[in-house]
Amino acid sequence: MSRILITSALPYINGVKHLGNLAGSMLPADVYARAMRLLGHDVLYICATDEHGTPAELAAQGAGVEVADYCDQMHEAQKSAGEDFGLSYDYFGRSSAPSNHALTQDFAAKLEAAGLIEERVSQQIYSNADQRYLPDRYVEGTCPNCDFEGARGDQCDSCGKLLDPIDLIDPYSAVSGSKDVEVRETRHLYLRQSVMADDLRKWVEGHKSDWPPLATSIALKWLDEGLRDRAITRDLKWGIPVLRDGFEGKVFYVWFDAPIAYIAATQDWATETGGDWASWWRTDAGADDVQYVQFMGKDNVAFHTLSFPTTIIGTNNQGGDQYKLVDNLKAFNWVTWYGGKFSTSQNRGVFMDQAISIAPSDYWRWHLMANAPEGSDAAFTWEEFQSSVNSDLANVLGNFVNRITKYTVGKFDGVVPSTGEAGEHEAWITQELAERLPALIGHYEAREFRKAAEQTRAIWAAGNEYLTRSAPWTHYKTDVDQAAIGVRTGLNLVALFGIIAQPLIPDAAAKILDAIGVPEENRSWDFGDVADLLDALPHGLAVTPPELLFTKIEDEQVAQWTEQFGGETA
Ligand code: B3M
Ligand code: ZN
Repeated sequence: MSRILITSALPYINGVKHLGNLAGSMLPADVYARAMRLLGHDVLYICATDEHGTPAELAAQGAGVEVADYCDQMHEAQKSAGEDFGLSYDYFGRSSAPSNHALTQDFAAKLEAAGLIEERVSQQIYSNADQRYLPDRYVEGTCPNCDFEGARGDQCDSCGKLLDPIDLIDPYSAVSGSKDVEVRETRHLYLRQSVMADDLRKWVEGHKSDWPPLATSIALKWLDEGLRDRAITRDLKWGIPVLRDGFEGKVFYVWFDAPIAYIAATQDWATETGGDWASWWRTDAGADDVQYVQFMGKDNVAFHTLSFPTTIIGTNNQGGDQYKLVDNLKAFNWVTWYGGKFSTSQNRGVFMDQAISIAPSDYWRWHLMANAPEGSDAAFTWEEFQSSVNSDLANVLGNFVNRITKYTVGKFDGVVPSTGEAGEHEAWITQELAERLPALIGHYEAREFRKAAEQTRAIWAAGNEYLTRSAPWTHYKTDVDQAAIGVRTGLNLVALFGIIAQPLIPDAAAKILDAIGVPEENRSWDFGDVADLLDALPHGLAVTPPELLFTKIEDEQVAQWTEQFGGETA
């Protein structure tokens, strides 16, 4: 048994997330957490809302409410969207919590003592019309890299390049639209990432064999380009105050405090549950044996492989509390909407709260993980969603379960039959499972979600093949014992299919396992001898066909959703 600490990138507070955000961080983290729990590991899965920064202020302003109130509301909305999707966080915290204020200020003090923070005069855009500085997204203009006209001060949405607001051509205020802006000097704290570049490179290169290439290549690209020191404070009111003379009215940059919130949220979990947060995070307090795994989209990789590790390593070098660095970092490409971007304003794409009103969470979970954007971007289409649900879930899994449980009720008094001996067909499926179950576990341990879904489906398909071969219905009249062994094996396969389905489709899996009377304590992934698995249900145990497991998606629904949420147009 290992201890596994899991975090997924903290969803930003400015709205319920779309399916692409879900598929690239929270959902795979949840699936992984569930699989590891089933394997008997001690798992702690932490997430939180990321609540600071200019997008929060701008969204609150757009909604006409105070930013603190806005964050309260949106935290609740995101929390309940997560619950609707079955995201099994051990704790879902907030980066604006008092714990994160204290911890962020503590890290800053230690980095300062380590000589890794430097006060510099920098140039910022000041808006005369708004009478304020315009950090990050408060300023927009033309991207100096690709000429896109709607680039934001912190990043160009068109070419993806990270920007400094003063790089923008023809800048204007995102608050008022005013072009009456000028460059002024203001003081900020800089994190001296550049002096850590060699340490970081060594650390990243040491993970070339166990992180996905996507993660190491992004980190190394930044290092090759020469790591720049980054300002970690902003001229804003909303955020974590900087405790320093002359810094009144300034706060820490959102990307400085957000990853620290992984730790602070764990502290809040500990306060709430009586747990020991330090034993998960501090190697000087028992976290040596913890395996820490992060999940994130590719745009978050640089912050998790360079700036946050600078915070950690720099603090650790001071010799006090020793915090863990990430051990495994799983990065994802994008889920696209028919090859293009999700967009609220253009009504393109589905957001978590809408998705759940369209179809049960299992349908989305299955489709998004079977098509996880692992090797490259993955385009969502309604047609493929329909086919995942209809063919994988309804045909391959759902039909199997219905057919065999109904047959049991019809011909074997609704109980697991006790007669009949295993023969060649049972030997065949035993052999299949002996190969496939370890492979499935291996895919989960390697965090290969497409392969895990593919193997799950292959196991279900092998069950169908078994029924075709053993064909209890054709033996029933002539050799009831021969039919009985087919039914008994089939029922045990139903139980096994439910057991292996739990990480991906937890609701349907629970329905199946309840129907077949598998007690909670027998649902873990302690597979043992495969032959025993096929005769695990007590003979005579009553089974009930589950209520309808999956409803097929009709072409008319696809047409209607395409109309409502967009489809082929990009
Ligand atoms: N909030 C993800 C984003 O909104 C960002 C992740 C923070 S993880 C510490 O782009
Ligand atoms: Zn650009």
